[in-house]
Amino acid sequence: MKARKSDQQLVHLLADLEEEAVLKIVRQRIDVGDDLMQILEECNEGMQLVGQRYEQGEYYIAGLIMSGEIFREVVELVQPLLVMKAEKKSSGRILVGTVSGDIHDIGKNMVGMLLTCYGFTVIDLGVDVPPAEFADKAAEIKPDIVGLSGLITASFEMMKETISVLRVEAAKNKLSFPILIGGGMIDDQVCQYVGADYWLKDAMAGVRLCQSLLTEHQ
Ligand code: B12
Repeated sequence: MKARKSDQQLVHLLADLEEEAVLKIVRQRIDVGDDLMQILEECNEGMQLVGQRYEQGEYYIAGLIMSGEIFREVVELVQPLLVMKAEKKSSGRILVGTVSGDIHDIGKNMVGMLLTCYGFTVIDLGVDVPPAEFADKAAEIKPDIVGLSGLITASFEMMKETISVLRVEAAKNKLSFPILIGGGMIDDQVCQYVGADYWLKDAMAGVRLCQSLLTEHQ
């Protein structure tokens, strides 16, 4: 969902890394009872602009990390109110993590925060997660969906191995969960190579997919 035209202010303030101004506007909009999901959608759009500016050489890594920090602060303001409004019943359990050998976590954290805001229970294994750790956790918590993140080329091999170990564990324990992969360099070819069920390049698209997958299975 794209932000409404009149709401571009928040999108651009986040893209400009105006931390104080972003938080001030978010607080004001919360106070007047504005739609919390709309606020998150606009911030997500701002994050996409940050990514584009990085690719165009306008921002450096510090800008990306700063934007992740601002996004986290926005989520901190919005999330408790969403949790209060949400039904007691969780929308589903999602196991996430960045695969072994990879320490990138800004995108994974964004996905995790958004999923939590949308009522999912997120179990985040962190970064550099070995295949066996994913498999053990899946056997323990029986997730509805597993999401793997990976940003470096070497992650593809690890995703393949992780997915194969996860599938074996699922069969052993009679579990069934779709496996999603995400990250800047992921595409259809990578998805097929590693044997994932779905691939995504955007956190909000990930939330929508999780929502539709769980509706299908209910
Ligand atoms: C920030 C960054 C770092 C930071 C990471 C900080 C952190 N805490 O994450 C630091 C400086 C530590 C770092 C280290 C390295 N990095 Co780096 N890094 C980046 C950079 C600039 C941005 C990544 C990022 O955070 N983007 C912003 C987030 C929001 O985007 P995202 O991760 O893609 O996530 C979005 C989607 O992909 C999706 N998503 C992501 N995960 C998931 C999971 C699921 C389930 C779903 C649904 C969706 C989803 O949702 C997110 C939001 O929409 C990229 C370049 C780039 N343009 O991506 C290089 C990049 C990924 N890094 C790269 C490299 C090489 C490295 C290093 C090896 C450098 C080195 N020589 O030491 C090390 C790797 C160490 C390791 N073993 O992992 C290369 C990888 C190239 C390759 N082909 O392998 C890149 C592409 C840079 C480049 N062009 O060379 N890096």
